[in-house]
Amino acid sequence: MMVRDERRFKMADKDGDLTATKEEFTAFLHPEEYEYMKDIVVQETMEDIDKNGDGFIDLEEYIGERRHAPPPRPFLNRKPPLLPPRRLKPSVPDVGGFGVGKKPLPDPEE
Ligand SMILES: [Ca+2]
Ligand SMILES: [Ca+2]
Repeated sequence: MMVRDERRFKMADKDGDLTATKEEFTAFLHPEEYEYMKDIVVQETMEDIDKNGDGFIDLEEYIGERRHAPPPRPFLNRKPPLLPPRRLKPSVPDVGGFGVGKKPLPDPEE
C-alpha cells in the first residue's frame, strides 16, 4: 500500500518537486478525475483484481472480486474530512459521495 501511495503521489506530482500543491494533492486523492492520472487508476484497479499477478484479469478474478469485495462504505475509507471517498473501481458509478464537500459555500464578497 505504501508503494502504491508513493507511486501515485509521484504521478500526481506534475512538476516532480516531491511537494504537492493543492491541485496535485487533489489529483492524488481523486486520480479518476484527472486525465493524466488515468493510467495509474487503471493500473491500481487491475492490480487489485489481478489476484495471480499475470497482468491479465480473467473472468474468475473479475467475478471473485465482485463477489468478495465489501460493499462501498464511505466512512470506512481512509480519507480527509469533507472529501468523498476515493473510487477506483470503474464499474461503480459515482453517486456523488452524498454531497459531502459539494455544498457551495456562500461568498461574502459578492
Ligand atoms: Ca509538485
Ligand atoms: Ca490474472
